[in-house]
Amino acid sequence: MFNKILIANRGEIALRVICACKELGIKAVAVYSEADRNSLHVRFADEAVCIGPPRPSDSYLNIPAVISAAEIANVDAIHPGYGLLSENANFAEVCAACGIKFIGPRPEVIRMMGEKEKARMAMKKAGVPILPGSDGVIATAEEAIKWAQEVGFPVIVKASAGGGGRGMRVIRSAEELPNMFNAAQTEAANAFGNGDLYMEKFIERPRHIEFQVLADEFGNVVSLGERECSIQRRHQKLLEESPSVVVTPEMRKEIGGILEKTMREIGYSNAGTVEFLMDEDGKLNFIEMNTRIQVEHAVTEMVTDVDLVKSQIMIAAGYKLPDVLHGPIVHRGHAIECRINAEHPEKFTPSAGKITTYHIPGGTGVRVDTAQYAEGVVPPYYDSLIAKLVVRGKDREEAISRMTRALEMFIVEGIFTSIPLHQRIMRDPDFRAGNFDTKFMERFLGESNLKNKH
Ligand code: MV4
Repeated sequence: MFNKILIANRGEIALRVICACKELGIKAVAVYSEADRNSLHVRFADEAVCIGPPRPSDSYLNIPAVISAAEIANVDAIHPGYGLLSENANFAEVCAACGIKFIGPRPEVIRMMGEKEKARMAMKKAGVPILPGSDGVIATAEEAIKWAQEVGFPVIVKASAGGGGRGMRVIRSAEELPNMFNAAQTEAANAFGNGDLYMEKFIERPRHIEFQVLADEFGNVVSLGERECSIQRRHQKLLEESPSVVVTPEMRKEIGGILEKTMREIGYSNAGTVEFLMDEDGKLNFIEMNTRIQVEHAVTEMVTDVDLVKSQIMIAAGYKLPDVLHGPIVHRGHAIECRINAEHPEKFTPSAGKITTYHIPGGTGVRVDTAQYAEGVVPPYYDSLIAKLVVRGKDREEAISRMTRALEMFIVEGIFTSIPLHQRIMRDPDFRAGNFDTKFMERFLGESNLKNKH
């Protein structure tokens, strides 16, 4: 097992990885920017190294600074958390070149999944269901029209180097296609340094459902079921749950089996998330794969009792899956996560500043992942997630009641948070009925704006 790990991240996820290190008897090294000197990830680590000024590009994204800290501290491995350097194949290569184990899949696999069109073709070849669309990159508007007529309008053009909602265009007719296509190409080339585009049939009201997988470095793979992530606004997830009310045990088994085979074939290792869109017919279609631990991993941990971060570390240290897991994966109960963001609940503007009061809820079935504390400061330089409130209940109804009372017992003063927004979502009849898709928040906020005006 590793002796010492550096955590190339901040906030709640840095603390989450420190927890896993402590439980595994591994020393944890924190890195921090000048804005994070008084952060809990610094306090709870065994060692901490300042890596630069507040701006992420000067500190957490500065590969030479992170690697220097790792060399000074003499660590065996680096855990990148999510965001920042977590899906940077070059960083994973630099780690390897320096004799430091990157806790994640191989650089080649990270790179392939980062090229969304390549990932799509690899999944198609392996038998993972995908949406009707182009085979490979589309070079010209003329070629795009040919594909669109084959697929049928509306279509969506996506940047291969994009992902997570960046560099997409919905096209509804052949007339508007050339302009839209060329604009998307130019935009992608400017934004990502790569203008490659591909096309899919556009699903008007998809549900966003993702599958968690774990793979060791010996070809053993396991699927840990799905997370429902449709409650989002502007591609920022607000709430996730597991299981999804629309995924049947048969679908879970079928997709899980396909993914286990596919991940083995592509030589995937460590934790990964495979994103699907569910279409109007209830069919799951692959869209993208994320090669990192995700924010919402805790909902899967709550229903499976598998510690995903410990699993990541053990896999990177060379353990085999049967030794990482405690037996077959069993799903028990229902988990929901609310992302508590430091932002105005209606305007969604970031709310940095000093927290004056901070009371974290507890009790049966409640988990809070946070690096915030009373009198602590939310700096303006980073993303606005200050806590994840995760609950588990015996069923969805109990999880919703538990979340409702936990939100009421979560007190944050001094800054604005998304707590009131989540309280309103918990009361919404469509949410309670499990009747929603990725357009839910548009309807929800639109309706409540209307109500507020009258
Ligand atoms: C789509 C789609 C409809 N049809 N692809 C947005 C994020 C990126 N990961 C993929 N996205 C979408 N791709 C087809 N063929 C609709 C979206 C989409 C979306 C997807 C998941 C969660 C929220 C979303 C919000 C708007 C659009």
